[in-house]
Amino acid sequence: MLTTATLCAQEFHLQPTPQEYITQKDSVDIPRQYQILSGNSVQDGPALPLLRSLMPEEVLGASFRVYIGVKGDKIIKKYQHRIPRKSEGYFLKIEKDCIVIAGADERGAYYGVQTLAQLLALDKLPLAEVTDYPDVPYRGVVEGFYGAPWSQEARIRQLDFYGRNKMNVYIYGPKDDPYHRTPNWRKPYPAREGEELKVLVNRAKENNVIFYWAIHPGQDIRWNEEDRSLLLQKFESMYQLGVRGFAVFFDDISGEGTSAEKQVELLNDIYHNFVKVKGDVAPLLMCPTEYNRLWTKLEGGYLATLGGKLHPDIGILWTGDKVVACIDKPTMQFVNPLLKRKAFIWWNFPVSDYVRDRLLLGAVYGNGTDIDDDISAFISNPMEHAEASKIALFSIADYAWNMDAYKSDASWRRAVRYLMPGHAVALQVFASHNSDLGGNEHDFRREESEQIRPALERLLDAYCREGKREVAAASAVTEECERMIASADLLLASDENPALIKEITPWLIQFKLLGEYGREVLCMLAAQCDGKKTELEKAASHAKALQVLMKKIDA
Ligand code: LOG
Repeated sequence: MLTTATLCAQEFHLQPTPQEYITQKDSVDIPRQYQILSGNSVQDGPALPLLRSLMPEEVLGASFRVYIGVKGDKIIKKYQHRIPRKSEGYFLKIEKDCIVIAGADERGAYYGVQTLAQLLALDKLPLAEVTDYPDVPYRGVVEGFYGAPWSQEARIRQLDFYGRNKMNVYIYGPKDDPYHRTPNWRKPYPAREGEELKVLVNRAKENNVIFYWAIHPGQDIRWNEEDRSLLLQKFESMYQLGVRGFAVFFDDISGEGTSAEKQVELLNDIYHNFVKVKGDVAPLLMCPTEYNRLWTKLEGGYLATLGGKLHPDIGILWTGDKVVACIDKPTMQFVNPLLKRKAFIWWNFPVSDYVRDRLLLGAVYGNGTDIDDDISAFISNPMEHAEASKIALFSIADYAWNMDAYKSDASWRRAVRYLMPGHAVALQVFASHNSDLGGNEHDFRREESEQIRPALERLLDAYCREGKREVAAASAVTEECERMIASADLLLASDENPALIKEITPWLIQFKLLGEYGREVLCMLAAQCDGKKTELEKAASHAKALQVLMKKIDA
């Protein structure tokens, strides 16, 4: 017989969607006391501390045991053959009297613990086996937008979110940090900023995220010994702060800096004289000047130079067929042969720096689910609104972990619930009406307000063609307006996720006004069709007032 708890366990959706998750009907009470037996390979990383934080009452000799280790560790020897042969993979088993977490490597073990953390949210632990690994080696975020960089607090929350969602990369590269770019890329950070970055680097480590620091020197770099050594000194100062991942960005520049030959020389030099010398640094990355197909001048040979001469261990970023575009098989078939490596995808979504009055809270869809073998990474450039970006980031984490299983709509709904479990319905209504970009220079559009589109079309059609009010459509639209108003109120009044509500408050206020405006317009329509003149005038003046208010918010 199924108990409530096991029912929950079977309906429970792990995030990101695991490759294989098998539960039995049976479950076990969450052990109050337990003993941890850990292998050598997990003594230093963040897996053990995370495990200990989840289950605080560790008692030597307790009968319930938690085994944790990495392939090769004696403690999990019995389960060696169950560990997937994939980097960052893990095998997790929950039995009546023990839990086993066996990683392919340290990060794999950590992800096993993250999965356990999700299961511990259930009333009882299901007897389960999870065999899991990521499809894409590097998954994460590049803070690479124009506009106000994220705050320290927002970044800390992001890094925790990446850990929980099994993302392993954060690239620091906000365009409006003067020490990242011209004019101050040559100078070390002032002490206070340096300290803050150090805090972030440590937070990233706790979450098993590689903290990359990117430099953007191309607008005024001189290809001489002085600038070369200033750049290396800057990297050295970042290394001293704890940074162990480095990138050089050459996007959105003109002039001298755009030379492929010179960029290659610099990057290869950094590779040999910095990355290799340090020995404990993640793969070097570069963002080319021609970073998308539309901007590629094949005759100029820029990408061919990079492909042919850049050391093969250096990753090359790529945004796709355009600055903003979804990534599919043809995207990769074009670029990989040129780069002579698997491109490191920089996906320009949900970034909104070119449509700043919009919130991009819609579903993540449009990327090929057959490209896992063609890309070395899938990282997202988000909005300057850090919390609101998490709707998309949640699904991007899901997609990059397990493409085959990715279901965009379901993932989107889970993302919304994840951010505000107590207000999921209201946030879903808001998100479904705040997803398109409107007309924009990159011609990138997203579905929006789909649930109300048929009724709206019928309503407009009947009115424009015959001057009539289609009753069923009108009431469907009115209901949606009521839903918008109520959702806005519920979210504005909520203290469930203050950081998110703070970011989206102007849009919530606008959303409520829009709902009220829609409702009033429908009153006008009814009054007009029924020949009620005073009511029509009353509704019209209110609608006009709402329009004025909306203009003010817009500004
Ligand atoms: C910039 C990026 C910006 C994005 C969207 C890259 C590689 N560079 O057109 O900083 O956030 O587009 O506006 C870019 O995408 N340039």
